[in-house]
This record gives sequence, C-alpha cells and structure tokens, in this order.
Amino acid sequence: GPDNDDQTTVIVDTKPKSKRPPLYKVLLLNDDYTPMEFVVAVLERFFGMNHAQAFEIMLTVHKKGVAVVGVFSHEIAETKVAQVMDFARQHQHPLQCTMEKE
Ligand code: TYC
Repeated sequence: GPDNDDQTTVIVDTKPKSKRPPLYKVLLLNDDYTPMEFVVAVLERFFGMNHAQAFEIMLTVHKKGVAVVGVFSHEIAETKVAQVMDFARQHQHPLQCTMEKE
C-alpha cells in the first residue's frame, strides 16, 4: 500500500506489559528423620509463623510430602531456602527446602 510499499507486516501496540516481577514459591519437603519440632521451629524462625500455624503446615508436609510455606521475590526466596538449608545442616537433619517459579 502507499504507506507500506513492501507489504511488511506491521504490529501496532500489542498488549501493554505490566512488568510485575515473577514470584517464587518456597517449598518444604517431607523426610523420615527430621523431628517434627525442628520443622515447627524452622517455620517460626524463618517464615514468621506462630506456633499453631507452624504446627499445621508441618503436619501438612508430613502427610502430603510437600507444602508451600511462602511466596516471595527471587532474592528473598533464595535467602529463605539458604537459611533453612544451613540451619538443617548445622543440626544434621536432612530437611530439604526448595523454590519454584509460581
Ligand atoms: N516426617 C517427619 C517425622 O515423622 C516430620 C517432618 C515434617 C519432616 C515435615 C520434614 O518437612 C518435614 N519426624
């Protein structure tokens, strides 16, 4: 056409991009050896839960194998995972904590 002589495809103003940063779920995994009270203490110490909340989430992990314990920015999620893994290692418990993009 007169304004597009070579008939190149022109895309005008696609969806406006709302640049929200991605969020990451922090997951706690069950195992057969970490004491229940240690997991409760982890959830209180690093995830700001009260004792009742922490006990409830610990039982969910114990019964279902895994639970989301929080949702954070990439940097905060990485810090939480590192804190939990360090604390578990210091106490020689095999507790595993991971993160995944929401
Ligand atoms: N399954 C463990 C036990 O019976 C308790 C436990 C709960 C371990 C949650 C890990 O993320 C966990 N002692």
